Amino acid sequence: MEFSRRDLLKLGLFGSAALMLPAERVARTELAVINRMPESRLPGPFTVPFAVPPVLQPDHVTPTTAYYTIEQRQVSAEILPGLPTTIWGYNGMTPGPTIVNHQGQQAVVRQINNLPDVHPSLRYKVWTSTHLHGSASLPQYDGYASDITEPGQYKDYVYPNIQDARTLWYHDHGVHITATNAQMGLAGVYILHDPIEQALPIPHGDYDVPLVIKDAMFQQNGELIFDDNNQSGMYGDVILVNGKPWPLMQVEPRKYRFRILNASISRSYRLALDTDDPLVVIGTDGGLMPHPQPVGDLRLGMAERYEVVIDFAKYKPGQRVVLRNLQPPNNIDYTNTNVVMAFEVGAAVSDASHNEVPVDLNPNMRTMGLTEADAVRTRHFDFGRADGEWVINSKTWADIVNSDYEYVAANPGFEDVEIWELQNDSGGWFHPVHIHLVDFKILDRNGRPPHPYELGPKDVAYVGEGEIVRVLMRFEHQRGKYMMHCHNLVHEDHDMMTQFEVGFGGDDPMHADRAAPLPAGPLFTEPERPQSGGDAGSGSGSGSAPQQPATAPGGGTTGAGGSGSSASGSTTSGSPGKSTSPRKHRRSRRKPHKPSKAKASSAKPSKATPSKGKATSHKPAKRKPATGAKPKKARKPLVRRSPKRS
Ligand SMILES: [Cu+2]
Repeated sequence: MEFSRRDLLKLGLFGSAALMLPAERVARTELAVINRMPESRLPGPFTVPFAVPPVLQPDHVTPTTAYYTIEQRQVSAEILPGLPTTIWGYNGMTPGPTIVNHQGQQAVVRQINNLPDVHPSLRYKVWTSTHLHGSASLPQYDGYASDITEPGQYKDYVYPNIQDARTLWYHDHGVHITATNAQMGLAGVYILHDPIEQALPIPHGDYDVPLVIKDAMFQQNGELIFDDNNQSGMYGDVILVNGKPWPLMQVEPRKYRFRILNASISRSYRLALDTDDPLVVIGTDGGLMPHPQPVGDLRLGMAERYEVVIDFAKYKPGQRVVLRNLQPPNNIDYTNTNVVMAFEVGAAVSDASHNEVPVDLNPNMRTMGLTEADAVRTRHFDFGRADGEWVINSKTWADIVNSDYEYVAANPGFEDVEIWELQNDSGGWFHPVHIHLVDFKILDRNGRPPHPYELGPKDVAYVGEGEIVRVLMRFEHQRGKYMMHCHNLVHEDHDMMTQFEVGFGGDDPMHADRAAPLPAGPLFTEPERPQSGGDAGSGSGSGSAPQQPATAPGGGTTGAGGSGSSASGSTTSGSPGKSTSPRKHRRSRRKPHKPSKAKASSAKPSKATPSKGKATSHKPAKRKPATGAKPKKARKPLVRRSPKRS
């Protein structure tokens, strides 16, 4: 059954995700599940080689800004050996390429939506919104769910990179279709370095490796299955690490630092080594912990990041070490979801440097130094279920949309410190709760201290079955409206998401910088060369002390040096023509790295040269893309299914 745009308008569904009637979607899902690939035909664990996503090279680098372009597109990928799978990838890859930046140098990432107009099997109308998870971005660059980019449009996101070194990730946040958009592949790692982290003797370079963990389920023809189990969660029978099923990684007998990200839609993990040796946790969502925490196992909710050091020096050459999943409750488990990947230990170490874990890691106690006495108020949030929807304090995102984005669940003052109590009444569900913009300190869980691995700055709290988790945070860096939601993306879509506003007068995420139609204008502008070269060049080139971008590879990939050399070329050659300034990234009141020096050398400030393609983006869009008009339909009661096993 197909619908035209006109049909949708007649049905009042235009702008909503419901391009298919619910019954048709259920029927298609059931058919896909019937055609599920039998587990006997899946690759065996540890038979596929490990791989690391490539590092994205910037299009252009100035002392203040690195510019990148990413195209969201649909491609056929080989995830299961020998079978094609239709995916949506950033630059056609899942995970997307890793973006590496340095504190103090902002990034501008152009996201081009070249996806099809409708999802290939679910037939919903496609839009995206890109969130950089872990970044204190301005509201209009935070991937506000309803600030959407449709196929044929693009948007330039500005990331301030003012925070401590950390593991961030960029992923889709398109309103009401985040789960399926992300399951199609729209997620990637973003690494921020800073001088303190770089100076530590912890593993760097080839020994600093991202592990993006995600589950998936496939049909016999290789295509993905999207079964949300009556809006409870999407669970796969295949565990992917960096897009590879249960991979086997060759390691040297020394320490490695793994940046572990749970990019799953609904599955949580409890990670442990089959040797019973400890995982030494050195970092959490918001960066390095004050001190390392060796733990026997580590629970990892969706969107949580932990940096973990594993020392392979104690193992014999040829020994295989398995990263297990002890399978937390309230996931749907399958035959091989109890393992994640394996490491095969080699005989020789090619680089023995940076092979330590010091007792002191992060001297910045801005988040972890907060105490309850700093808080000016406490707020309470209930994460529950009402009238067939997942709700926060009885509200849904549709309520936000219906208020024309005015309703806010909380309005902390700028730089206020508050305690938020996050409560999950249910014994049958867990909700990893993500609060945008801030880093927080977990105070306690049902009155007990947080787990040792949670003793670092966080932006996701695993609110487990029947738990109250208290978190403490300062609402700093930006003013404006930001989301809080469950990171079970199926819960988020249906409709466990709300917003809060920091201070007053912040930028409006819905109107400050909307997506614009393709073709895109220039990503950056090259100022005109002065008539006589020389003096202007010294103004821009010298003394800028650029922090080299992307020269430190984010984990064992090659080719990360190119941008560094081009950056140094542009800043040390003394050529005034190479100095650039960012186009139109206006209203960034807390952008500390405006390229004023670079501008000083240029003949014309870049403001005077707006890009043509983007000229319309300054106007508020008339359409109302976020689906407040979601059809109210009777929903089935939420029934837990027993695990399906083949
Ligand atoms: Cu949830």
